[in-house]
Amino acid sequence: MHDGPHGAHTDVWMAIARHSPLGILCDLDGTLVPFASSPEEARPDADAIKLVTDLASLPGIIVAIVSGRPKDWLESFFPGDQVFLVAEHGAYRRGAGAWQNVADLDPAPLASLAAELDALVARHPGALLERKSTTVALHYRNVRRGQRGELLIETFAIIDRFLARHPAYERLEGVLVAEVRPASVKKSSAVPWMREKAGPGARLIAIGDDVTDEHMFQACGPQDESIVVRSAESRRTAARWELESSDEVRAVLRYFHNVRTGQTPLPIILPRQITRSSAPSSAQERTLLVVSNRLPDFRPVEGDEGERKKNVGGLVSALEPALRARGGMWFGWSGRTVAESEPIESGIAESGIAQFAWVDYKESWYRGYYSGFCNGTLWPLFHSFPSRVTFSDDSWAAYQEVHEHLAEYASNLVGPRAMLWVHDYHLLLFAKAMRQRGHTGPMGHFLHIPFPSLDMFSMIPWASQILEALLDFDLLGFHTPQHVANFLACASAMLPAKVADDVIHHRGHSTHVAAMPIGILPDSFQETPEPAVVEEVEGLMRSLGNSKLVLGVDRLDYTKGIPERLIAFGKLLDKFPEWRGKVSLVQVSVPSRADVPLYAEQRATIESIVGRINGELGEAAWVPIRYLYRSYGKSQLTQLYRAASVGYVTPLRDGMNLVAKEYVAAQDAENPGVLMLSQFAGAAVEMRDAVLTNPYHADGMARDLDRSLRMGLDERKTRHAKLLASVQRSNAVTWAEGFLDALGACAKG
Ligand code: GDG
Repeated sequence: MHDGPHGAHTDVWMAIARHSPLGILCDLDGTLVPFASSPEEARPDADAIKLVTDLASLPGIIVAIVSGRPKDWLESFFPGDQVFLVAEHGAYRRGAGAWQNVADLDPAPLASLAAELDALVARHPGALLERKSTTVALHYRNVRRGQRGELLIETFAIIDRFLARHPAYERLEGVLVAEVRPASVKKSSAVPWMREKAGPGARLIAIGDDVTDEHMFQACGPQDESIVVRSAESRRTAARWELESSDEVRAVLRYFHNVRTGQTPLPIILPRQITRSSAPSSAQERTLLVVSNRLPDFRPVEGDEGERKKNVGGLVSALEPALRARGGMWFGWSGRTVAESEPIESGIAESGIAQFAWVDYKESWYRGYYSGFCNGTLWPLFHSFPSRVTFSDDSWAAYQEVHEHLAEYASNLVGPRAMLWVHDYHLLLFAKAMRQRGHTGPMGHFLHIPFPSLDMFSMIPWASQILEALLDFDLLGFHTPQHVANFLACASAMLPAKVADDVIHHRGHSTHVAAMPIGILPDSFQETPEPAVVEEVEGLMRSLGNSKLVLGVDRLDYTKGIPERLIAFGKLLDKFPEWRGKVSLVQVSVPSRADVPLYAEQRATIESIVGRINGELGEAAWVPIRYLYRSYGKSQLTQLYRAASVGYVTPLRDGMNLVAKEYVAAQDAENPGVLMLSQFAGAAVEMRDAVLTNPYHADGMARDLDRSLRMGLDERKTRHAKLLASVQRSNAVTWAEGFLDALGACAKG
C-alpha cells in the first residue's frame, strides 16, 4: 500500500494536480498544522500560510481552509480573499467576498452546557474547554492517560443530559476532543459550495484528519479525492487516500504547486491508497483488544444517522472510557449460533462505544463449550457446587477447540505486540492459544467469579492444564484476596511453579497475581428519574399496600441463593408475626440461561416456594412475596433500590455481586435503607458495614432481616455513609484503568 512516490499512483496524482478547475478543501488542525498541546499553540506558521496562499493564487484552482475554528481567528491568518475560509465546521464561510452566516443559530443553549463543562474542567488538570459561537469542545489531550477515563465518563454524562434536552445538537468525538455542535452544521456543506465556486467540470480534493472531516469525505463525488491524515489512529474512514503527518500534507500541496507552475515536480510524497478488506487493515495499529465471551449489545453506526445504543451493563460502562481513551477494540461472540453445515460469520462493527469484532458460534460449540464446559463444569465448580458439576471429555475438547478458533480470529485483529485483556471463566486458555500464534504483547485475565479452593479445583480432570494455560498470562486479576490465595495454593500444589509474593514463576515466564475488586459508577445511581419511572415504581409500592420493601435482584441462578432467601423470609413472618402485613419481599429475577435444565428447575423451585408462602400467609390486602421474572430498565431498578428498606443480597457464593454496591449507591443518604449481604459474596470483603448474613442458615437470616428492618435512622446513616465511601473509593473506571496500568507495568518489568 505504501507504493511511494514512484509507485503506480504517480500518474493518478499527476492528472489530478493538472486538472482545472480544481478545488482543494483543507482542514487546519492536525492536517495543515501539527497538533500542539493546546489549541492556542496550534497555529499556521508563515510557511503554511504562504504555501496555501500561493496555491490559491494560481489560475484554475481554488483553495478553502475548512476548519472548526472561529472565523476571526482564521481570518487573522488568511486576511486577503485568495484563500476561501469555512469556519466553525461550516457555520460561517467566506469566498471571495464577505462572510456568510450559514447556520444562523441561536447559540444561547450552549451557555449552560459550557458552564457545566467549565466546572468539570476546573477539577481535571490538563483539560481545556474551547468555546465558539456555535460549539463547545472539551480537549483532553493534556490530561494524563490514567485519568482520562473518569473525565470522559463525567463529560459524556453532562453532554448526554444536554442532548436529551436539545436534540438539535449532537456530540462529536474528534482526536482527544469531545465536541457538541448543531447537528445541522457540518463540514460536508463546504463540498457542494466549493464545487459551485470552482465551476463546471471541477474535481475536488478534501484533506482532513478528524471525524468532522469524515463529513467532507462522505460528501465527495466519484470524481473527487479524499485524503485522511493519520499516524497511529485506526479510525475507520471514508477517505480513499492517506498521509501520515502535516509535513506530508504540505509536501503534497507543494507538489500541486510545482506541477501547476511547470517546475520540475519533486514527488517527494504522494497520498497512499487505503486498502479495504473485511479484516481490519490496521491490525498492527490497534494497541488494545478486550476479549470476552459475550459482547455487550451494540448496533453498528451507519454514517451519521446511525442510532447509538445506550448500554447499561456494568462491564461496558467500566470499559468504555478505557477503550475510548486507548482506541481499543472489543472482541467476542455475536450471540448467534449457526448450524454445523453453515459458514461461521464474523465481522467488525463501529458503535458509539467502541469498535466491536464479533464471531458466530457453531451450534456444537454452544452445546459443548458454552452450555457444557463453561456453564456445566466451570461455573458450578468455581462457585463450590460440586454436586452440580458435570465432567465430559467432549465438552473439554469443545472448550479447547473454541479457544483455538477465537485465538485464530483475534490474532488477525491485532498485531503480536498488542495488549490483550481477557475476561472470565469462558477464556481461561486464551493466552496459551495466543502465545502459540506468536503473540508477545502483554496479556491479562480478569476472573469475574470466585477462584475455588484447592480441594474443589483439583476435582477437575484437566486442572493442571488449565493452570498452566493461565500462567501464560502476564497478569491475573481476581475480586478478593481469598481468590488470589486459592489460586496461589493451586499453582504451588499442582505445578512445578515458584511462588514469590504475588508473582508466579513457571517455565521461564512470570505471572503477576492481584486482587482488584470491580466497582460500579455510583453517581449513575443518583440520577433524577423521569416522571414515568417514578410513577411505575410508586404503582408497585401501592400494590404492596405500602408495606416496607425488602428487595432481591439477581439473574436467575442457583448461586444467588434465591430459594434460601425466600424460605428465610417466610421464617421471618413465622418467628416475628408482627411483620405480617407490614413488610413485602419483591424478588426481581432476570431470565438467564433458560435453556439449561438446571436453571429451568431452579425457576420451578422458586415459583413453588413463592406460591406456598403467599398461599399460607397472604391476605386480601397484602401479598408477602411479589416474584417478578423479568428485567427492568436501569432507571426503574435504581428507583426500586431507593424505595427498598432492605437490600436483600444473599448469594450462596458470588465473585463480587454488583447489586450490593448499586443498592448502596442508590440510597437517599438522609434516610438510607439497610444492606443485608451474604458473607459469601466477594463484596462482603469491602462492605463490612452491611448486615452480613449466612445464607445457608434460614433462622439466622430471619433474625438478621428483623434486625435490619428495625434499625434506627442513626445506625442506618452511619452504616450507609461508610458503605458509600467504600463504593466510591474505587469505581468501575478506576478498576479498568488500574488493571490496564498494572498490565502495562508488569509487561515492562
Ligand atoms: C458476574 C459475577 C460479579 C440485574 N437485574 C437487572 C439488571 N441487573 C444488573 C445489576 C448488576 C448486574 O445485572 C448483575 O451483576 P452481579 O455482580 O450481581 O452478578 P453476575 O451477573 O453474576 O456477574 C459477579 C460480576 O460478574 C462483575 O464482575 O460481581 O460476582 O457472577 O449490574 O444491576 N440491570 C437492569 N435491569 C435488571 O432487571 N438494567
